[in-house]
Amino acid sequence: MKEIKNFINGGYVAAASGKTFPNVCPADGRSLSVVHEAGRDEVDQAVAAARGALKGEWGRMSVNERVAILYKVADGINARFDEFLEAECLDTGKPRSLASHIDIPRGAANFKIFADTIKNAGTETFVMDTPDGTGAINYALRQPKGVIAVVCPWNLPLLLMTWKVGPALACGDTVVVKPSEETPSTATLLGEVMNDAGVPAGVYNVVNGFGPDSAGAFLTSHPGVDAITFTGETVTGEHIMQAAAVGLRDISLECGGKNAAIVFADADLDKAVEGTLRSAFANCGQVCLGTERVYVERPIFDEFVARLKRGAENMSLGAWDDPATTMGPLISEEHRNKVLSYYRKAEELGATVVTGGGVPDMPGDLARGCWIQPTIWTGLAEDSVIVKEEIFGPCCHVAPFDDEDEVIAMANDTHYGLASALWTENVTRLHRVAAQIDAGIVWTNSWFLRDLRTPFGGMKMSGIGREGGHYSLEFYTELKNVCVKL
Ligand code: NAD
Ligand code: 6OD
Repeated sequence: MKEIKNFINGGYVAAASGKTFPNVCPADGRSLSVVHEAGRDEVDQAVAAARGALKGEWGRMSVNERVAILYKVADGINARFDEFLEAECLDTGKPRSLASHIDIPRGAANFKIFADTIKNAGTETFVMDTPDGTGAINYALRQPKGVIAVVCPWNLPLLLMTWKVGPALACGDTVVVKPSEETPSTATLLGEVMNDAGVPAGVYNVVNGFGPDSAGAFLTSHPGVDAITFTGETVTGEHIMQAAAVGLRDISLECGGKNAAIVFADADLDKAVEGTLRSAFANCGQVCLGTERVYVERPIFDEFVARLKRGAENMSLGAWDDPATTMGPLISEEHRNKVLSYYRKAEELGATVVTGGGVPDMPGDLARGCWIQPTIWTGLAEDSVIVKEEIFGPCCHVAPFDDEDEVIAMANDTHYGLASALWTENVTRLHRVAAQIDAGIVWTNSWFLRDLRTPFGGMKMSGIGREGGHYSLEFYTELKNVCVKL
């Protein structure tokens, strides 16, 4: 059986405790590997390696040297594209068509974009008058923040991890990554690429394990960590924020969502249906930016629901490497039980199940996987748990609305504030409504169209801080003002 070890100080390290856990493919339940669970010892070693690397060759490198290395990391991922692709697809069950267009290319692009960002980043200067008339100049120096703990989820493992590691390394920090226990493979493989690209030992470290009483908690409470960047559930974000409070460490939190799509009667219906199908069902509904609430203007409600139903029923569930597959499984049996509990609850609450609502029959080995039907409901009250809580599965509730103010209020009636999608051909309305939606990103006539220079993050319970472009530099560096009296 393949073993996945921790990656510490440029080498692969077994768990001293001998503790391992299985890595299982959610598509068919097969064992992929055994993973060495990092205990306090391995987390200590990883943090010490990261701290040591700050003082070594890495800390002395010029920005141009770091940028050249980060380009090599990106090229290294692309050179081993198929290995990363297979590892990601087996860990998650997601289709090749998705991972080859999104996960792996973005995993590589995240290194280049932040290399370019740091290379082109300037800082402020202020010339000031002084009472003696000689004046002074203030200029800011952007310096690495230190050792960054990077705690990641399982839904887009390489993409979301490199979205943090890319800017951290560009800024001259060192990292200790804690991948999700469900998806350890690509973070581990990246260690080889880092070594081949010439990233000095200790700059990139990976500790595997779980959250509480395991690698996640050991890492985020470690006094040698200077800042924590986290993507995952809001409740985990709250725990991490508490851990970060000790020692006043900085945090970046990208958490859950309950995102609304709004479809106005003047929308291009083909685009709106296609976009909503993607936003509700891509990655089997396991995208934090995905749509779980759809509001459709009443004149087109019935037609929209009928077309969404047809689209959902045309999704092809299957093996990751089958070119016909458009939807994979959920990540685990535990997560399927959670999503199915919402499916049952929706029926108990009297929802109309437009399509789906259960577990599909899958052929052969796939019958052992965590499959679930794409599901559409109508008819629930806006205050029902189905409309209020993040489910993180391939499902959405569709409700009609009658006017703009009403739908803005409905869309904003949530504790979350991550993303939204508006569908209208009326440009004036599009700007007017976008400005009033409480979300960190509002897509109009599109979904998951990403320019990596733009601010990314959530309002309310969806997170704290923004990442992307120079916003990432704000988190991954310390600004120091130097005041020069002339
Ligand atoms: P999760 O919060 O369960 O786990 C995320 C990571 O945190 C894992 O590595 C886990 O081991 C670790 N962890 C758990 N408890 C911890 C603790 N007490 N201390 C330290 N580490 C701990 O999230 P998940 O189930 O992996 O991912 C799904 C969630 O992530 C959804 O809520 C989704 O909306 C959210 N998400 C948000 C974004 C975003 O950009 N806002 C992106 C992707 C996913
Ligand atoms: O595209 C990104 O940069 C990003 N952070 C996407 C998050 C997706 C959530 O599942």
